[in-house]
Amino acid sequence: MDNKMFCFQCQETARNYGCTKAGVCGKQSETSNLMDLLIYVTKGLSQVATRLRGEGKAVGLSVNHIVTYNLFQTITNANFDDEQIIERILLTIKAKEDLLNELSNTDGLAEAARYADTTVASWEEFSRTVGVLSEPDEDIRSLKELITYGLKGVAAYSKHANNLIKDNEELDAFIQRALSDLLEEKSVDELVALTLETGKWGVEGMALLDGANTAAYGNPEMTRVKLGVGTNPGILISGHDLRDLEMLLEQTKGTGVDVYTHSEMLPAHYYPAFKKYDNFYGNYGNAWWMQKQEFESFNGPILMTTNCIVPPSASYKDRLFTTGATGYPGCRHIEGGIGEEKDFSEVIALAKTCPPPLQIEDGELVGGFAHNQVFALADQVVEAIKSGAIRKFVVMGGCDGRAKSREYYTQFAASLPKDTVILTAGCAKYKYIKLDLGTIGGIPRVLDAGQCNDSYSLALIALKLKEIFALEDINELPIAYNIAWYEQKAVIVLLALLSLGVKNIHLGPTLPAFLSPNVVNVLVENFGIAGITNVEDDLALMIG
Ligand code: SF4
Ligand code: SF3
Repeated sequence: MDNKMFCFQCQETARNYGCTKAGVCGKQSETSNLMDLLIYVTKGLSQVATRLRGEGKAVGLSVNHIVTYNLFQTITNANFDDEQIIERILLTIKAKEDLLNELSNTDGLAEAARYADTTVASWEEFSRTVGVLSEPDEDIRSLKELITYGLKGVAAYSKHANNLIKDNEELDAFIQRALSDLLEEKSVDELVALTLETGKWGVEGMALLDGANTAAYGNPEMTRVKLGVGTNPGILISGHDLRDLEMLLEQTKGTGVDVYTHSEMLPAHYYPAFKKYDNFYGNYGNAWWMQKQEFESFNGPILMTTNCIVPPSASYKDRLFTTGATGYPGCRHIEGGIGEEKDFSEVIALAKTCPPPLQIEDGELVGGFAHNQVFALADQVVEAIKSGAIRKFVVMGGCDGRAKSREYYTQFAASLPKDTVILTAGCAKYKYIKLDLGTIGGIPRVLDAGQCNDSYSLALIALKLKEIFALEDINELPIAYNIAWYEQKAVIVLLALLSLGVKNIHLGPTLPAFLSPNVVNVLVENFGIAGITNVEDDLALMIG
C-alpha cells in the first residue's frame, strides 16, 4: 500500500490500525513525515551523546533539553506547525555534528548518527524510509514503538520539571541510551527488558515533576473549584505547564482579566501558591476533545501550554495562542525557553477587547487528592477500609477522548457500588467527576490527584496502603485498575505501573494498535493486562 504517512501512536488511530493519509487528529502527512525524521535525528543525537558519556565526557544540559523537547513536540496533538519541526531537525543535526567532533571513536555508529543532510527539499523522500514501518518485524516494531511512546511521555514530564529548573541527568542519560538502543538490532527479550526499564524511569520522571511542582507551588490540597463564569473578560489556559500558568497569573494581576483553566490545567487550582491570585477564577469546560465548542463560547484568548490541540475553527483561531513545544500554523506562538520570562502582554491585550465567557455550566467540583492530602487523611481511609465502609478503590485515571465508546467510563463510574472509591488523575476524570457520586464518611467517592503525571500520587498512595497493611505484594490491596488511554503520556503511566509490579490493569477503550498480537500475549501472560468488555461484566470482574 502506498501510504502518505504512517502513525499509530494514539488510541484514535484510523481503524485501530494506523493513520496512512492524514491523522484523525488533523496531523497532515507532511507533518507526520517530518516528525518521523525529527525522531530519527533525535535518536542519532542520542547515540552520539551516549557514546560520549561512555568515553567519560560530559554532555551538557542543552543536549538533554533538545532531546526531551523534540520527543514532546511529536506527542499527539502537541504541534502541527511544519516550520517549527523543520527548525528542530536543523537544530538537532547541528547539535549532533558538534558532539560528533568531540567523539574519539565513531566506529559502528548508526546511520542516524551520521545523517547530516540539511537540504529541506530532500527530507520528504528520505523521511519515508525512516518511519515506523521501516522496521519489518512486527513484534520488534511493536516493542520499539511502545518504548518510543513511553519515552515521549516521560520526556514531556521532565520538560515541565526543567521549566522549574529541575533536572535529573540520569533520567536524561537513560532516555538517550534507550533512543540509541532503538537504532540497534535487538531481540524481543532485550526489548521487553528495555520496556520495563522505561517504566522504572517513568516513575523517576513523574517523581521529578512532582518534586518540582510541589517545591514551587506547595502540596495540592482539597479544593472546591468554580465551574461558572464571572463578569470580567478571561484568558483560558490549557495543557500541563504550571510555570506558564504562574507567569500568566503574575502578568494578569490587577488587569481586570480573569484566568480560567481548561482540561488538564484544572488541577492547578489545588496548589496553595495559585490561590493567592484573586483573578484565578475557576475551570471552564471539560476535556481536550470538547474544545471546539468550549473555546468558541469562552469568547477570550486561549493559551495552549501543551497538547491537546484540536485544529481550531476560524471562529476562534485568532484567539488561540501556543507556547512551549506546542504549535499550530497561523496561531501566534509565545516564545521563551527554560528560565526565561515569557511575555503574555499580547494575550492580555486581546483579552481586554473580548466579551466575558459565556456560562456553560454552574456549580463546583472538588479535587486535590494528591499523595500529601491523602496521607493526611490516612487514618480515616484506613479506618474506612477496616470497617468495610470502603470495599474497594478503582483507579480510573488516564485520558478522555472523542470516541463514543468512552461513555462506558461514565456508566462504569455511575454503576460502581456505593462502597467503592475512584482514584483518578489525567483528563479521564471528566467522564465522571461532575456526577456527584457522594462521599463515604466525608471522603469523596472520586478522589482526583491531578494531571496524568500525578498518577505518581496514586502509586504512592497504593504503596503507603501496602505498608500500613503490611502486605507483601501491591496486588493484595483492594484496588482495581480500569485505565483509559489516548496519547503517549498514558503509555508511560502504564509502563510505570507495570514496573511497580501492578498486575491485572484493564486498558481501554481499545488496546493500542501498536501492540502486535505477540506483544499483547507477553503483557497478558506476565502482567495480566486486559481490555474492557461491558460495564456489567467488568463490574462483576473487577469489583465482584
Ligand atoms: Fe493518527 Fe493518532 Fe498519529 Fe494523529 S497521533 S496521526 S490520530 S495515530
Ligand atoms: Fe493527555 Fe491530552 Fe488527557 Fe495528561 S494531554 S491526559 S489526553
